[in-house]
Amino acid sequence: MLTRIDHVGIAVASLEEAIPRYEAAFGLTVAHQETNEAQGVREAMLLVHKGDTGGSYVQLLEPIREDTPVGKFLAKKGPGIHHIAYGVGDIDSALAALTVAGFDLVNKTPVHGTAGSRIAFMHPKGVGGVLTELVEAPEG
Ligand code: V0V
Ligand code: CO
Repeated sequence: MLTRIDHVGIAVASLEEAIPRYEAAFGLTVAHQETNEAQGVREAMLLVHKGDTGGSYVQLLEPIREDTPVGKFLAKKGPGIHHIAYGVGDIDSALAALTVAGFDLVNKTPVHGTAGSRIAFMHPKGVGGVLTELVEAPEG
């Protein structure tokens, strides 16, 4: 079902501070940046590796308000790893299989993710405390 580690999501207070740190440390560059109102974040994708099934990225997440998943996370735990995202070829069938298997899905149907991807989150309680995201990359 899983085709790659698509990204590691990292909660940061400020993209402007965090991006240069990743550029300086690893020579990564920003492949994409957008504001996702529905998810309550400004996010930047920094490409680590381009693989056969799609890229692997670091996703830096800055909350646009306090009452958002990343805003609440930062207030409670401070900056750090927020979620892991796995690539899937077909997110609809992946979600159907997870539903049959009894997993608690935050998104029962896919929602808009970075750069036109389709994404869905699994609740951390059902995955050993790890907020887990599935990503179906856009066509092409
Ligand atoms: C909260 N909890 C976490 C967590 N956030 N555990 C592990 N990793 C996280 N990131 C735990 C928290 O410690 C509590 O555990 C419990 O869940 C309830 O926390 P809460 O602060 O009351 O938060 P809730 O219940 O309001 O919301 C938690 C969920 C929420 C996971 C439901 O964060 C959510 O819907 N996340 C999915 C959307 C999201 O994260 N979007 C931002 C990234 P205890 O204390 O009860 O044990 S957007 C993105 O990645 C995009 C756009 C992309 O990739 O394209
Ligand atoms: Co993500």
